[in-house]
Amino acid sequence: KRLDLAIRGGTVVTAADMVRADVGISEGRIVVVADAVEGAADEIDASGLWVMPGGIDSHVHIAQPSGPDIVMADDFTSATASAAAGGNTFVMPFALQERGTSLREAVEGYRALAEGACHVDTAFHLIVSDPSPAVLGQELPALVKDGYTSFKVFMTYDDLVLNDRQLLDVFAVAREERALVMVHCEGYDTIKFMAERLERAGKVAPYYHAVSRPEIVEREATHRAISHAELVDVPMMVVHVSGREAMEQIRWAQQRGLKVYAETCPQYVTLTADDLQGLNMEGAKYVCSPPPRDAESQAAIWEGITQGVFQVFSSDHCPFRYDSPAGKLNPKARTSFRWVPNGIPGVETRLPILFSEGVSKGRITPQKFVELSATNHAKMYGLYPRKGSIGVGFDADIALWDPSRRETIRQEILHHGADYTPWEGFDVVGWPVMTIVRGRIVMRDGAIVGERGFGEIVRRDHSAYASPAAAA
Ligand code: DUC
Ligand code: ZN
Ligand code: ZN
Ligand code: ZN
Repeated sequence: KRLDLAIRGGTVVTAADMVRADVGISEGRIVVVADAVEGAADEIDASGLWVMPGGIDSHVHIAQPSGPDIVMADDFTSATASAAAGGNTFVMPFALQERGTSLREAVEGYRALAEGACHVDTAFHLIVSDPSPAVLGQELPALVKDGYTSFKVFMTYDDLVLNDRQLLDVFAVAREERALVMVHCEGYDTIKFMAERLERAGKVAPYYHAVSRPEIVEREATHRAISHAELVDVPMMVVHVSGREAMEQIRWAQQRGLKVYAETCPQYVTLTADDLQGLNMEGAKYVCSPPPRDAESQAAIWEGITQGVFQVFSSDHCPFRYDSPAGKLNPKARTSFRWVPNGIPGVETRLPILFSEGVSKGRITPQKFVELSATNHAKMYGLYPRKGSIGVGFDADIALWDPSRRETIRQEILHHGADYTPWEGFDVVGWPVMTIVRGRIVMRDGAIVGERGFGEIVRRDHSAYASPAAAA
């Protein structure tokens, strides 16, 4: 049978191997990986390029309500265009349950926004903010059966925080339904205590966001979440780990045989709390939670990446405009760091930063890059073996990388809806030059060439990593 597309002359990189090979694609799937593939309707010359699984970013926020009069800078079209330009073929945003509302209705609302709007494939995690008896007893179990096999819970934020009993109740449902629970580990009371003390002292600039959420706040919550997960015997993913303190709790748990998984992000290996110290309100551009730490923390995170403490490297893309009353510079933000919306844009820059700081600087192998950027995301969240690798039978979700191309990250070359990037002027070596989703070219040389709406909402399986220890 005639192939639709052949990618010829490149170096195929997977989580396991790095070999010179051609890739043949038919009806959106990879049907042959061989020395030489011929006779395709279309051909791409990949000589000098690395042929890698398209990035899967399992942690992005799109069109999520973030407080009164605050608007996220991306809709599903701009966020997924930005993702494609950054070498991604799949993103996983969140469907946020607002308190007093049904989780099912939240999911339907987000699906309606994403339907027909995306350039890459998507699947939603859930955020549980109101674990009512109906949510715990009916909605969550039904949604997991419908393919929403992971959900996030928060240990802080007025509108999202769950108390310990609620965390335990949600964990118990995750165990029962074989879902993977993702936890935002920062303590509500510890942050409140710190923030109020700083405000009383008149310390209200964006920088004090970082001071109000020191590593001990994250470490305590990480330990508490791990303990709850152990009590319930449920696997857990600690998202956005920022430094050594939380990482050591996770390593301790892993060494005791607990199924505690961890995610980290570009901000924790490239930014520091000092970046929040800008003139006037400039520091607001770097306000995210947990905040970036210091150089020693960055070294600790690299250690955790190479030693396997972290399974996934995500962006936590959570974009707000800087120069906007609906974003970082909303009127209340000038009165206190507490009102600066938490989050930074990063879906487009995640992979160039990991490639450059990781592979080009010799900290990780190309195979490890693939594992951290795609394969493990697919495995963790029930997309494997359909997504996340290059092999016969996988969807043809592929990114072509020029491993030696030098680029400087600048707002003007990005495709997101934000009006700035925290990495303005950051130099990288290695750049994605083409993104292919299910055999279709969606990005070529920085231009979005795919059709809006080609991206599909994918139904996920159970995560192979979500089985309780007692059942293993
Ligand atoms: N947690 C996230 O995961 N993203 C943005 C803000 C936050 O607290
Ligand atoms: Zn099931
Ligand atoms: Zn979070
Ligand atoms: Zn997030």
